[in-house]
Amino acid sequence: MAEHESLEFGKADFVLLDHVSMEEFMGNLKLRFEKGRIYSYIGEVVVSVNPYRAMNIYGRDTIEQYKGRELYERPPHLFAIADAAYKAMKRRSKDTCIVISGESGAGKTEASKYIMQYIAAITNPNQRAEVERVKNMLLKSNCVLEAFGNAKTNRNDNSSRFGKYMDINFDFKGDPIGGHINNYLLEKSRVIFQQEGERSFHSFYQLLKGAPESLLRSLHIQKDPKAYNYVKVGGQLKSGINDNADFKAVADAMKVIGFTGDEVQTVYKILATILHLGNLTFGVDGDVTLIENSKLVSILKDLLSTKEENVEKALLYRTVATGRDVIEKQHTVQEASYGRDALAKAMYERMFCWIVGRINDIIEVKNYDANVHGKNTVIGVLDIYGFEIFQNNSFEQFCINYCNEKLQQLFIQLVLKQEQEEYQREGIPWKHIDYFNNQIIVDLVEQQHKGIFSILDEACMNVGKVTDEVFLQGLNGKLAKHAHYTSRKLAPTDKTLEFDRDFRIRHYAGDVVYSVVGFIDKNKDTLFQDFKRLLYNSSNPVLKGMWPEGKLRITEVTKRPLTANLACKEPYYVRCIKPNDVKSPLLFEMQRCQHQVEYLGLLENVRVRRAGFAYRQTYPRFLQRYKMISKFTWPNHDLGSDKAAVKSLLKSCGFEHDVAYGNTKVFIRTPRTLFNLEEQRAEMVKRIVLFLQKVWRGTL
Ligand code: AOV
Ligand code: MG
Repeated sequence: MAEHESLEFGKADFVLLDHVSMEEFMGNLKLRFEKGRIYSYIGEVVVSVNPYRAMNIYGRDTIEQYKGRELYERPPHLFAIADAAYKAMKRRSKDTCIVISGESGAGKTEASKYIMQYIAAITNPNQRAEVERVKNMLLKSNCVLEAFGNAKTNRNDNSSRFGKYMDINFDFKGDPIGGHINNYLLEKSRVIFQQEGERSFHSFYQLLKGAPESLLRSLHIQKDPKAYNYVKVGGQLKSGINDNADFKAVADAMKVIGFTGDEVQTVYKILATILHLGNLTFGVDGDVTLIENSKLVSILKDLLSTKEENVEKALLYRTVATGRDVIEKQHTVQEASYGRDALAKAMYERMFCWIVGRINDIIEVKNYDANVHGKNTVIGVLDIYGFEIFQNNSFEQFCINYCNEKLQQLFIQLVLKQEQEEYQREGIPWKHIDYFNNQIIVDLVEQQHKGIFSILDEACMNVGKVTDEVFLQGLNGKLAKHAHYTSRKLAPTDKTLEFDRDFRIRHYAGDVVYSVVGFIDKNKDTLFQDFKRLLYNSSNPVLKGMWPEGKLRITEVTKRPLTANLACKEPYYVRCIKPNDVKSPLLFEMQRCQHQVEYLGLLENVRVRRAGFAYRQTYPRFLQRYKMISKFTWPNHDLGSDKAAVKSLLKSCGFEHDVAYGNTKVFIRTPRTLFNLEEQRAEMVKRIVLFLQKVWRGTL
């Protein structure tokens, strides 16, 4: 018996459980985890439990075992789903995407990397140099993006602080010819602030720990992270990561990808600028605001390739246009500090987007002519930050959790709702399965006029002084009756709402209390024009190039691209589960895991799948593919309708018990039936080819 059918390791596919109950589901998940079986299926959905230890299941030999096989032929694995997406793309010219979800630390980023490694390993059998180059770039880009976009958090030593959607483009042969990366919502507030126990982005510590003395000297940087305010707020300077070695790996990757020496130097200069900015303090002399440590200004001017007076002016003054005149208004100490922080965050964010843009320039598909080469298809891999509930939740968590709501909605639409609706449409008997539809929460956030984003945008557009409190009043006014929204004002006796500025959203994954403080600022995201001018006027062309004007607001960036990009592709899902909060390879915390299984809707997923069918096809298409295996249908049938023909075909093969006939489509319950049909078809095709060869040779 194949391993995946053996009971010792539990049921490889939750669809095969004897009874579908939470208890059985959890029992099976735990058993498999304890036996080192970290992957399972629900039909075609991969459920993955973070093993928190190195597993010997990603090597070349394992890859070979999955290559070109059908999903059910081997024990559950990420490679199987990667292969399924690849096959769909190659055989049926479908654009596909692999959506990886789960909470922070559940293993999404690791999964996305294994999937990419698999795709790289199984493609380009002819070792075409150009394809090898593209593959190498795609793999190397991960290392660079993680350096600049990941950080140690209390949940995960290597937590992604941005969302990443990567398209890989393939030519008609199925070889990668390029790609494109979309990045969403870098958590730039981390540049200036980290919660207790956390770090800023890896890139800073890599520079401090790994850069050669000469480089540090030229940047006027000393080796000790404790010397820099911005990167020591969290009090956590080390992580499980080797910053020193990573510095070299990233430098090497940037070089391989094609960043020029000047570009890499500019990146280091920006990191150094930010470190210095964090140490800049302001004071007053009479009614004049001034920079206390003025020698830093001279360093900044060098790093930014500009004049000392320009740096000073941008930090201390603000240009205001009044009618026809332009006057320079001096900042207060508070305004100046705010401006300094805003500059640091904006520089980092621009640099990050610029890095992604440069990678895209280099990996983008070039010289592809669909008329000559056939259709260019795509596999997308989505890895975003997981659902987050912290001690203090602010605008960043709000955006992140909203993204997760959107993904859950997409999953519901594609996997649960569509499935049920199709059965109803086709007239197949169907017992309705209840599941929680989170559309109501998505609406709460994004609905026109009444949604939280609308209320926020409206508040931000108000002229005059708008405060977070005014925004909160707006929320309370418009959302008082909403079942998923409440606030301290609306529920004064509620103990979880500790402060006046708190509001709470009942997310699909749980309740989250947000503090409204900072929402207005972060959404407005204003950077004084003076800073933009400062950087645009730098004589360093790389730096200047990061500041072309015109800028999207943060809410627009979130709303726009995600779902539209995914909804047009055939989706494959990986649902990641975090077994415990202490990164232990042994501990399966029942409550913790059950909560995730609940909010990921996995049990409903099993129910829908069990009630459902693995494969479906319209009658004409089905006949086209399989008509040669039955004498009733080959070469043509005279049964009146294609439906009747399919019926007699399946009956003659003995599959009557495993199928259902819809209005326009035939439904097959188990994959095994399909494999069997495929085998018979392959056999017939072989015979027909032999027959034709004989005819041609005249030996018949
Ligand atoms: P995440 O992407 O889901 O969190 P990661 O993929 O970064 O989580 O995984 C967190 C850590 O768990 C990794 O750094 C590994 O130590 C370990 N891990 C995950 N998957 C595996 C695996 N297959 N084998 C061995 N170890 C693994 V976040 O980005 O925080 O939402 O924002
Ligand atoms: Mg991640």
